[in-house]
Amino acid sequence: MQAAREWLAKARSVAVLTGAGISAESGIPTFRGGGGLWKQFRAEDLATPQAFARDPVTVWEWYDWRRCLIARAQPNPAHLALAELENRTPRFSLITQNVDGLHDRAGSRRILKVHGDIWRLRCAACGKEWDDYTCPLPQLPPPCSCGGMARPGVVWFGEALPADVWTAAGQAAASCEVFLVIGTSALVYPAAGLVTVAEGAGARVIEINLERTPYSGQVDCSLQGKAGELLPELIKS
Ligand code: BV8
Ligand code: ZN
Repeated sequence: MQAAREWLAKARSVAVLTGAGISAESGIPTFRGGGGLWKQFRAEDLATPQAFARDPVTVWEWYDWRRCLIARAQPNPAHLALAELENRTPRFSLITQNVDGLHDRAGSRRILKVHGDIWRLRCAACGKEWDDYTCPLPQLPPPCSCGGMARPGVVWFGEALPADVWTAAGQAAASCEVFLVIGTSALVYPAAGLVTVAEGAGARVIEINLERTPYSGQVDCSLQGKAGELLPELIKS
């Protein structure tokens, strides 16, 4: 931990990749951890365009349930530590796979949401996008003013990541001195591939995760434990 602390204290350019694990201590269930995500469904079954086409109401019940859970949740010390780190790092990018918006509420500013945002809705008919923080939603699926049906503004399996955000994420990973990977099982691509991009660019890679991941054996420093406990320790100068 001490070496990692020194790399971070000296770094002028830092990029971070976060996953569901950083929100776990805020009470938001992770995708693959124990307790699953929702009723008898797996994320891979619901977070797809096919599931939405087949059964938009069930998909929306899942998202509405998650929105209401997130609305009651608070950012935890891990989210707050990243906002603090951003304030003292000249070049900083926070790449998140999470759609919960807790990094925004923690005060982070340079956030690259590579899997979208659960608080944004997009009309499946006319493509109009808007923020909607209502929970619970009065009508599922929420209607668009054009009469079409809105979908969650997130990236589902089989869908491309938002091109401009993804390009910025790749540039951040390729130009940082230190790359932090926090609370992700590193199973979902192309986001997980950013670790290899950072390594290829010569960055020091530090992983914080509750359990080992496919990258644990190849990063410069793998810290096993809770992000809410380890991250505040790591950024202590
Ligand atoms: C794409 C948004 C191509 C929605 C998500 C076979 C068939 C079909 C597709 C594929 C396939 N093989 C590969 C693919 C590609 C696929 C993929 O990677 N699949 C995986 C499952 C193998 N990827 C895609 O489909 C991507 N798109 O490839 O498009 C394309 C290109 C051009 C044109 C058209 C198409 C899109 C992927 C995005 C999917 N959307 N979410 C929503 O949130 O509802 S993915 C979902 O998984 C979330 O975003 C989540 O963030 C992400 C990754 O999960 P994690 O965040 O890592 O969460 P997880 O629960 O897994 O892990 C949590 C970790 O935290 C654990 O390790 C745990 O130990 C740890 N932890 C727990 N508590 C703590 C903790 N750590 C620290 N502290 C704690 N307290
Ligand atoms: Zn519309």
